[in-house]
Amino acid sequence: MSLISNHMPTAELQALDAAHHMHPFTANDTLAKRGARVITRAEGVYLTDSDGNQILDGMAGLWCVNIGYGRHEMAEAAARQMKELPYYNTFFMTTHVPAIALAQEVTALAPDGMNQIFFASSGSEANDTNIRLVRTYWTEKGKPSKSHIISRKNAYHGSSVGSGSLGGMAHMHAQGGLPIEGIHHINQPDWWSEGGEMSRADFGVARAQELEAKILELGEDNVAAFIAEPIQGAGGVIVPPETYWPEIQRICDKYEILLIADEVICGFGRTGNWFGSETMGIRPHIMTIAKGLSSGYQPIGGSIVCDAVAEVIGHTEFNHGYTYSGHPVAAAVALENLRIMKEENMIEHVRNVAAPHLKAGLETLADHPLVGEVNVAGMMASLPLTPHKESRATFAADRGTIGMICRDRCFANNLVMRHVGDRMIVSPPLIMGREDIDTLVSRASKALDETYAEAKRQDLLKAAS
Ligand code: PXG
Repeated sequence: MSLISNHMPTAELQALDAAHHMHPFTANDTLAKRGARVITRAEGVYLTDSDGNQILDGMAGLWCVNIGYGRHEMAEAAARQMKELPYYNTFFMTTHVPAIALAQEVTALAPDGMNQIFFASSGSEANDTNIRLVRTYWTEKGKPSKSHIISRKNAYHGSSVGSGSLGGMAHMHAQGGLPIEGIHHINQPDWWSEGGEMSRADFGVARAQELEAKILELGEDNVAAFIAEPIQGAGGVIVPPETYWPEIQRICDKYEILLIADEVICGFGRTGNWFGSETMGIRPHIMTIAKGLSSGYQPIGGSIVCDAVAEVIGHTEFNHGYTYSGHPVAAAVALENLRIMKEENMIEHVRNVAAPHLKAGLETLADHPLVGEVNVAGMMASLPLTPHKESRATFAADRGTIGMICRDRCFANNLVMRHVGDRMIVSPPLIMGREDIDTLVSRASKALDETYAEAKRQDLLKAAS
């Protein structure tokens, strides 16, 4: 038994954490000085920290705990599977029941004509799979020159070398020699920040047409695929103009470009359908999944592949796979998660109750002096903060200064709400009911008021010139 229990004083846990634990996307020396927040348990939509605070989780962990915390059926599914078959691989002409059952279940939920899945343990791994899938597909089709992949700036597709290259995060590319060869990034459909004087609709078409321009620049015969999140998540919940996706679909069809929809955040109910592709009306060839597949109770992800691509890949030995592809315990837990989602009508709950209530609640914040606009799509939302709504101005202070103040005020009010730069974002568990959502909105409102007061006190309300 580990000596590190929940009963140790917070400061001791923080000191041990600082001594040995390197955190993701963190300057560890800064964190060591401040001390990490220690989460000790969680139930429903509330986290408990080592000081006993009850914090409303407006981010569903990291966009994943869709069914909420503390579902004992999930633990029981894991324990049952561990006793029966804790591990076996799916290489060497072998399979097992949890992988078979989950593959059947997930492809039954997927859009028509997507009947195969390649398993991974995360979204990053699944997107690495996708790079190899689309390049192998075109090679097998006799068009090996079709190897370039087009993605978008400010996209997030994971943190491995391959998936980090697909992503469009400049600060990630700056470390470790990314992107790998043959990955290109066009601009994102972020009207609030980049739309200038254009109407939302015209901007959506213009940004989509950057895909066509990039295909023509690279040469149609050299482009394998376009990858995008139906709604950008980690980039700041960027809900594209309605004109964007139809134009992207037209272009992919015209030039025979494979469309990869990264559903890691949008999948499994977040947008009010099983997949964001349905919400956005697109027809992907491949969908990346992870997070909500197991509600984060176990690490599992995968690539759902359309019949046309799966058939071509099936003609060759696909030299790719992970020790934990289709891990039986993770698969059993994912199956239990999907059972719970279906039996409790979670998609209908999102569509008819939670998402409309979240939208109505957050829209009451639209008049707040800091809130530029309120973007809500299902159970994900963003509020860009601004010193001047009419001109959609950014702050003169360094990007993220006001967002960070607001994030801290949210924590002080026992709410997890993230900031991306100066955009505040939420992505709550899908099980949230009206009362939890009201609590979320009232805590966010208080945090915004406190942010305004603090920004005023520090003279940070000036617009960038
Ligand atoms: N695709 C998308 C759309 C994601 O959001 C991944 C792929 C990678 O999944 P894994 O399981 O390898 O992490 C993600 C992950 C953030 C944040 O700060 C978001 C993610 C991961 C870490 C941080 O919002 N999304």
